Amino acid sequence: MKLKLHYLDRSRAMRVTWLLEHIGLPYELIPHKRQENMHAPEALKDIHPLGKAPLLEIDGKVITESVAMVEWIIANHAPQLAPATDSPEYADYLQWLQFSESTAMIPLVLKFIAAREPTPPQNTLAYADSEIEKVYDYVNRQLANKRYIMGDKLTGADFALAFSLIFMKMVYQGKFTHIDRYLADLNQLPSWQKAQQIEQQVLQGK
Ligand SMILES: N[C@@H](CCC(=O)N[C@@H](CS)C(=O)NCC(=O)O)C(=O)O
Repeated sequence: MKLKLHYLDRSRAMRVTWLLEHIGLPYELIPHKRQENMHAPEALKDIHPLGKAPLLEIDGKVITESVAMVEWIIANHAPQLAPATDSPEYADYLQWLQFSESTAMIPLVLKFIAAREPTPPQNTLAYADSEIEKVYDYVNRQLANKRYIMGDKLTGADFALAFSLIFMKMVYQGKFTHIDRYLADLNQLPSWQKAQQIEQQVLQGK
């Protein structure tokens, strides 16, 4: 089986490199650089009409959605990173996977876009900030007594959630001590460090 990952700098593609590096599954990385307006390069549209990243080619079949990629990789190559479907934790696990790309991302994208306007719309920014505070205060509390988001064990939910937390820290100044501790712990993992190295290489066009 051949995997090709289309990677864009400063993107959710980091979820997928981190996971692939963590489980040591071979893949080909195709780097793409954002344009000045932060859009993905037009070349990505030749691979998929949405022209967004990440894109994962699985034996030539192209899929979108970073969290779907995390789920597919875990289901097929790393089942130890997901709770059993008949366990009590499974519903929580699914909830965190979905949360990471929906509730957690919506206010961040809103703020990111609004803040880039020549005259930033203050109502929108205030709404985004209050949503971010609510959502990430919730995550922060959830992490208070847990090493990883599901407990002692790293799971697919962490691979989905961590990017959202990194993005949150880029656009919001709030104080979330448990999130900081969680990210500091992830930073100790060789696979996380490798994913950050890949990010820097793509960013610097190496
Ligand atoms: N829900 C999708 C979102 C994909 C997405 O919006 N990707 C962004 C980067 S994180 C992108 O390609 N932006 C550039 C563009 O839309 O031109 C996923 O999780 O993969």
